[in-house]
Amino acid sequence: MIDLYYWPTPNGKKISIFLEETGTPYTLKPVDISHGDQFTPEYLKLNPNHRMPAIVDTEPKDGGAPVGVFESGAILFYLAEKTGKLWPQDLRTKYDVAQWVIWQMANQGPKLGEAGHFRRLGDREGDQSYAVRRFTDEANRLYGVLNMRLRDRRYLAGEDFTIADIISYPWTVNWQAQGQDINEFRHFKRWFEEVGARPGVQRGLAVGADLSTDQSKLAPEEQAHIRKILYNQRAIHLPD
Ligand SMILES: N[C@@H](CCC(=O)N[C@@H](CS)C(=O)NCC(=O)O)C(=O)O
Repeated sequence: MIDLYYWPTPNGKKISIFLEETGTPYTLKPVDISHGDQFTPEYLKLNPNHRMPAIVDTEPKDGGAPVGVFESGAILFYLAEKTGKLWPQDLRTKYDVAQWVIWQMANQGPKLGEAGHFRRLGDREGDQSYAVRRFTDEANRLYGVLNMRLRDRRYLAGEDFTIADIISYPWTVNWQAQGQDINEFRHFKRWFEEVGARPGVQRGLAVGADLSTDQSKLAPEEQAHIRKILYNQRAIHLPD
């Protein structure tokens, strides 16, 4: 059985989409990142980077002790290998998938995350116009990369839907908040609509919808408290 340490954000939804698409049984373990669950000593043992998602496989293939995995890309590699699904193993497709999974982890996730962050921030911390422009442009560049890749193939790694599509899709759902217009990117838009119409993707996106609250509807003090947890992180020091 897979224990999924989860909160309903784009990085968490990569994993719930995989599990729903493949019909893999799992238990949801909520990690409320707006209240600091990612910093508990128990969770830090599983993910020293204090982020979610993470998984624990209580029945690993080798029959040994439970296996914990953090970083969504590594989790998808693990689950695809375990289930034998959504990661074709012929040499060429295997590395086409791997390069797009790593592209997502190193480029699309971090840059779109910063685009959303600075666009949401407003002028609370002073003038952010350079950061907003920088990351909105980067987001635009990355939508262009997807568009170019998808101009002559159905999915990111060819004709088959794979973990490369699963990992890239959830970050594009909020394209408007990233300051983009997907009508600029017609090949991407075709893929976006096709992936978004898959029942497994829709089920995965909906996982934990009841867990989070719309922060803009919270009292200003509560919003400030959440920002303090999420926006002011520095190193966790070892106990003396
Ligand atoms: N590279 C990590 C990123 C995970 C990540 O940034 N998760 C965010 C939510 S989308 C988180 O846990 N944030 C908690 C925090 O910022 O304290 C992955 O892909 O798993």
